[in-house]
Amino acid sequence: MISREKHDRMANAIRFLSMDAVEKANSGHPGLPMGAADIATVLFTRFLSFDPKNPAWPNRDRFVLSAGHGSMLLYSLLYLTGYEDISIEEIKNFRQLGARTAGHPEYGHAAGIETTTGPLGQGIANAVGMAIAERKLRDEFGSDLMEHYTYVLAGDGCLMEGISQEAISLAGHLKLNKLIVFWDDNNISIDGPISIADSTDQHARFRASNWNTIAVDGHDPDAIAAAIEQAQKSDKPTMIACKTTIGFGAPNKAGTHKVHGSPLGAEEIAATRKALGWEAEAFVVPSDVLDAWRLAGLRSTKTRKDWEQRLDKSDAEKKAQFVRRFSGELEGRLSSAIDDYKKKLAETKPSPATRKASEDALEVINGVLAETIGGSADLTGSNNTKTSQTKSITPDDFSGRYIHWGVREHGMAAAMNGMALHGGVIPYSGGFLIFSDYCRPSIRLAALMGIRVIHVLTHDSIGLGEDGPTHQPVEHMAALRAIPNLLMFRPADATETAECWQLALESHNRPSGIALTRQNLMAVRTEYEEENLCARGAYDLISASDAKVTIFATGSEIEIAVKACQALTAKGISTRVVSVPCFELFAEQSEDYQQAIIGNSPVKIAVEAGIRQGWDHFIGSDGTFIGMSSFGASGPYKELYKHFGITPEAVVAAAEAKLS
Ligand SMILES: Cc1ncc(C[n+]2csc(CCOP(=O)(O)OP(=O)(O)O)c2C)c(N)n1
Repeated sequence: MISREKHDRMANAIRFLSMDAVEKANSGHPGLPMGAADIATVLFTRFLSFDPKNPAWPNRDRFVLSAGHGSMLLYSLLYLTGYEDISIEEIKNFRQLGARTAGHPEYGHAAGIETTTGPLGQGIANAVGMAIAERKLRDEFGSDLMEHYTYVLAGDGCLMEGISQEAISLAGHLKLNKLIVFWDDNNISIDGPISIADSTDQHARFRASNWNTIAVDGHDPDAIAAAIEQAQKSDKPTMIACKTTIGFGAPNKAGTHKVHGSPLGAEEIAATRKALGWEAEAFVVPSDVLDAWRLAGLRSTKTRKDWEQRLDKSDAEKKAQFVRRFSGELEGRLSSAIDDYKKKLAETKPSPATRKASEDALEVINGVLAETIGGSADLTGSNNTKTSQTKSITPDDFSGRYIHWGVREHGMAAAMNGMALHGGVIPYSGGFLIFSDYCRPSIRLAALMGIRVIHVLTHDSIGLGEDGPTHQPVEHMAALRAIPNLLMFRPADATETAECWQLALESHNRPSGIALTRQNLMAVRTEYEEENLCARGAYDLISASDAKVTIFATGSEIEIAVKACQALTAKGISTRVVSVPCFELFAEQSEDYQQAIIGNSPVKIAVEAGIRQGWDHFIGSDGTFIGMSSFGASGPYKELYKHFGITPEAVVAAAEAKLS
């Protein structure tokens, strides 16, 4: 048992490390770490099951600092509890280039950082995904191997962001009772008191979403502990509203927005040292306090060792599956299953919409991989993401592998990030490409973190027809291609769809989006090729020696390119077609390969039912682009293609005009 005096000194260690690091960096946010230090101290010294020496232990509790600007809280905790990655030097280097202690916590910079936070609201939604993964794996592997809590510290900002409502309502619906959120209820954000912008009754809000809520004094360790104990017994997720003072301990600035995001200044720091009775110099933690923290870091060693023994004693097959799934490796037989499927496609040459081709590919994939968890944001029948293996998950039954995310694209994408970060599962979504805008911040974070989530994005152009311009993506492929480290695929037929799925799954360290059509497309890969041709990002679909015209296209416009190529060839004009299922993979090929694919035809034409941006890399600024330069329109899709001039005839005419 930690005495109140010891608790206070341990919490003050967080406060001083935080204010001193912010002061040295001359930038950062001292207010939150100072205000939330008591909550964190109670959690990390009495409840959190974690092992700084084995930070990736799969059954550890997860702690998400959703209010990422308070990063010094997390870095202090990681240093104090003994994570090797965060030394005192790292604390001194807070916010410096190359330091693990970046301005906001970045996943991968240091062990113990469970997710990248900073964009407010993302962390709480990631945590919902972590809790989903935990619940799912508990069902699958049993509580011997998987049973842990997911804790979140969220601020007013997180709760004001719309994404938090998606996350909260989903968690309440799914009864994720091992999810415990601390709300740092300090009534302050950047502009001043919360009352200038918000009057939400947060308790009523959470309760309306099927949560349990508790209110405590966030500076009373025993009250915080009692609340956590109560939350752990809940059959619903719990929000613990912790009344805190931002910048606690700073005599003149505490409780004001002045302490939110600026260094306190030497004078105020000196006054705080006096007020809190802290004599140690900057970056020095008195040995009795550091010892107590290091002891807290050892608290769960036995729990972790016991867990390892249970894993060792598990049935060999179960253990192998568990270990493989947490390693992220795929089943070895996946590639042969996809290969067999490609052989079948070459024989049958089907011409489905690629959304249907994706379902068929998933039927193969989900039959081999038990870790894929599908879903859709209320568009299951349109996204074709449900297969025979993926029964729906319900609040009381997690034996399924399919999540009805509801109309919550943003929450879905952020929760999927949390699932991937948790490990043991591979999440894939379903949504309309147009609404990638609704989940773009989470897709961007997946790319920044380098995690494997896969977004199935259907209805990928004016080809969706009658729903009209509100639903027809125009700039979306270009906008998504602009995100670094995201693979955007736009396959042209069933074979390319299978290949793109394989590539997405094999991309362990980055997210993918697969843009798919609503309309049927003819088979263009009619011969079996063992090699995954999409892996190079762009390849010769129809080659021609000494081509006068090269047509580059993706997805549904490949069919147009092929027909134009046939017409031009019939006229004696040597023409090639290059399929470009993935810009990003193409950009990673050797210079020689890229040069060879781009080639030197006098006429280069790109066809894509989207905007031109990005295509000049292939066709040059003097190339011809046939696509969209305005919003779409409502109407039958074949008429739309004619209306917007995206036809084989238009391609032929453009080529002839250039050649004449
Ligand atoms: C999506 C998003 N919008 C804006 C910001 C900029 N920002 C950082 S902290 C903050 C205020 C947050 O207030 P609160 O959660 O109460 O934190 P506290 O003031 O208690 O530290 C804002 C607007 C952000 N990080 N993320």
